[in-house]
Order: sequence, then C-alpha cells, then structure tokens
Amino acid sequence: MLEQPVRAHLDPDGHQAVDLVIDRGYHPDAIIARAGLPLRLVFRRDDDDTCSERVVFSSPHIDRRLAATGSTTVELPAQPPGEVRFTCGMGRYRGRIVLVADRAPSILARLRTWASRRSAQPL
Ligand SMILES: [Cu+2]
Repeated sequence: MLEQPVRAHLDPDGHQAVDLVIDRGYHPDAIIARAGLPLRLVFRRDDDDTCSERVVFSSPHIDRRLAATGSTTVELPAQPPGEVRFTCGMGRYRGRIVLVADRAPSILARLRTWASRRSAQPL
C-alpha cells in the first residue's frame, strides 16, 4: 500500500529524524529528507513477522537486526540527493527515502545579499 510521504523532522542540533512503525510493512514507507545531513531512523516493531526482524538499506549498504521490543535506531550517514531503498531480509517489506537538496540559500549567499543591499543604500 502506498502512503503519503512523510518529511523527516529537523532537530535544532542539525539531525533529521523519522519514527517508523513496522506492522506488515513500514509506516511510513516513503520518507522525504534533506540530502547532505545524517538521517536517524527509529524503527519500532509492532508485528512478530520474520519480515520485521531486519532491515537492509540499498546504498549505503546497511543491514541491521531490529529489536523485538522497544526501538532500534539506524543512523544513515549524510547522502547526496537521490533515493535510498530499504527492505526486510527477503525484500517483501519495502520503503524508500527520497533525499532532496536543500534549496534554501546558504549563509554565505545570504551575507552577500545583505552586504550588497547595504552598499546600495545612500549614506
Ligand atoms: Cu521479509
């Protein structure tokens, strides 16, 4: 089942994170996150299916066992824009992360704009 993509939330410390529940699939199964920033995925298992025992990421290749109770955190290192897929051990549960470039102007670009505005002002 296709779900609405969920956007990762950005913590003040610069981490982005998403909480996922595993119950006959990943919820959410589509995540939008910023490229170039690490992404913290917190998985919680709500079913006993063998499919929820491990999660495998396409690129970078991460293969992680998920705790039967409580939550398991998987840290995805900063990635370039693109798509990262994740599945259960046999590929039945599927999810994807779309990594998008941050379009907000950089601090340097903002400073340049500010400086050019100041110099344009009459004294
Ligand atoms: Cu499976």
